[in-house]
Amino acid sequence: MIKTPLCELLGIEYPIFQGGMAWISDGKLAAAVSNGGGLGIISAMNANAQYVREQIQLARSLTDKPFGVNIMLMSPFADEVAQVVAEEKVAVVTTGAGNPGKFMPLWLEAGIKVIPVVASVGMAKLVTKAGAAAIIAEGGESGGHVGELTTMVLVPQVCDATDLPVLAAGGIGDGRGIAAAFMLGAVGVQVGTRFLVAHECGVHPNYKKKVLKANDIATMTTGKRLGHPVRQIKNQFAKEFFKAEYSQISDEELEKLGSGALYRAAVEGDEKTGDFLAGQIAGMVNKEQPAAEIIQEMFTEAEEVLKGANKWVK
Ligand code: TUI
Repeated sequence: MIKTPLCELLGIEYPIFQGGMAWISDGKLAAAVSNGGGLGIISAMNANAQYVREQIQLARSLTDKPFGVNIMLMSPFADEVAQVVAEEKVAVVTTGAGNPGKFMPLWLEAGIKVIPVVASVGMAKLVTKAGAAAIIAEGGESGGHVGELTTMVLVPQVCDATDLPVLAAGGIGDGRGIAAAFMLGAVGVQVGTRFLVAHECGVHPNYKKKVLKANDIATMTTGKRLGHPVRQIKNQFAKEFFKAEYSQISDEELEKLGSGALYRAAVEGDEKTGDFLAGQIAGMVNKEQPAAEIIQEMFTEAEEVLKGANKWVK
């Protein structure tokens, strides 16, 4: 059995979070992951307060285990959603794509455990001072909005910079990834891409098909010019966006080109004009399974790998 301080901190069985994925991680998926012993997370993405409240209530109707809400700090609705999670007193808030500092007093006052996603040591130090309960260090192997550093170099440097529990994210899709994350100093992992194909994940079937078909070099990043690089599966949309980025068009036109593309992928399954965010481990996601089975399989494998590691020590 694998137990870490993260399990005690949050009252969860396995030290694994399901990453918040825009238009994908809803109350149903979050509840399935929490019922499977991990921490399910609802993505607040660019949605308004009402949507987030409904998803929190849906999750509560499906599980009595703790779950979290991920707040994307670049969202135009971040302020109102920040209020809703405080009112609803969700167990955990994770944040992404920015500095959560201005919301921290509100959430801490509500008794919420705040666990920011960081992509740098500087942000890890800031959120440690601001009262975070733990930190998710996310490397650029992950899907969606990514930082510059890989998981391999980010995680140990974040671990050295904080006394808080650290979760590793980005590039973790099986038990070997969990074991490696622990060796880097993490006491938990966050996984997104593998949960895309969970039975309880309601993303469009075309999205699942694309992840299941992906190989090691199936993803690419775009959006550097706009200051927010995004990793996604290569398709017509990604290639056209990439080309446009290096053309003369204005930043406003480029932003417009990207708008609605996540929705077209996740909800409509539009294989040409949709933006299919996924991490580099898509290449090793080969089967659909219930969320609970994904968690159990990953930790059974991690245990075997960790027990076997001693063979290298003479
Ligand atoms: O946030 C994510 N992943 C996301 S957000 C998203 S929605 C979106 N759509 C279009 C463009 C941009 C986003 C899809 N995927 N992951 C967590 C994450 N946070 N990765 C990197 C960061 C991060 C980056 C900078 C965290 C803090 C940060 O601080 C910068 C600063 O100094 O303010």
